[in-house]
Amino acid sequence: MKTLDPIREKIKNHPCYCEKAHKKYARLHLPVAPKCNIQCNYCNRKFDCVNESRPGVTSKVITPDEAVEIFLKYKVILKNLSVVGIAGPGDPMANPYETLKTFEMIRNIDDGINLCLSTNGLELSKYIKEIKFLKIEHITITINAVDEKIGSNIYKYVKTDNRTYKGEEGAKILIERQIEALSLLVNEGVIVKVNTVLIPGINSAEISSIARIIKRYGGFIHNIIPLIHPEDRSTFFSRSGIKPPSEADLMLARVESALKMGGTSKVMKHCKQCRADAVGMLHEKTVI
Ligand code: CLF
Ligand code: SF4
Repeated sequence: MKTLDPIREKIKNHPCYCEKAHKKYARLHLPVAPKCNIQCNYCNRKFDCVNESRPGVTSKVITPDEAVEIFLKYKVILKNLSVVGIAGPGDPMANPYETLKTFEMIRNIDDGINLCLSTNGLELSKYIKEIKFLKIEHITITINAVDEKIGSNIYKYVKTDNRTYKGEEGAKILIERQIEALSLLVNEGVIVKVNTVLIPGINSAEISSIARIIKRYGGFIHNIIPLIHPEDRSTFFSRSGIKPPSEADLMLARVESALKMGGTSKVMKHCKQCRADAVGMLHEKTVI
């Protein structure tokens, strides 16, 4: 029997990491993580984390125990369920107890399910041991800039270790932590996806540099998602007159990334910017 290489083996039934798999497999998002530790200028905190979602919709927050009940329900209903993810509605690692407890209970029930995490990366390096132990093998880090000057236009503040950092100082800490986590996780065999929110005039010229860093540290795939304003225009960027990218802007950014990442297969194109409580196949709009 033909065996796949270890990475292909790990992504073959993950609907986000493998384009073919998204037509076959379902994911379940468990919204156990309400708090966040940074403030992105495209987020107003009323909605799900925009890094892995679309604004204008909210997710209710559930406890780890409720999350396990929901998992057990969908494990029966969805025969093609292959991934359980935590992606908000805030940042999973700003809620480490709820996130890790949920994954621990699910791992004890199901040793084979893919556990998946999407985070801004600020606190990720602190939990490498737990990630390894729980066999969380798919992690997304949202990296919107690798230059702190550009980052300072995207992040209003960064809170860590009981302090709040602003401007370039805050962005520098976040970027360093993101790259550190990317490198540590890849060394541990975790498949790391990097999301970038494309913000015209703010980070459009930064896409190649981000892709170069992803490639250098062994990230698996780059997912460039468009900035979307919430309908109530309540974010800093929506009030500042920054427009979402056009289809052409998005295509150009993806080409620039592909040139650095080593091909178009290394740039995700089928992301649906789904909610933190989404369930089912990626194209479905069902929530838990
Ligand atoms: Fe969920 Fe994200 Fe895991 Fe996928 S979503 S935590 S990696 S299982 Fe997928 Fe949804 Fe796009 Fe995310 S389509 S928003 S990339
Ligand atoms: Fe909002 Fe997510 Fe940014 Fe936190 S990381 S401020 S929840 S978009």
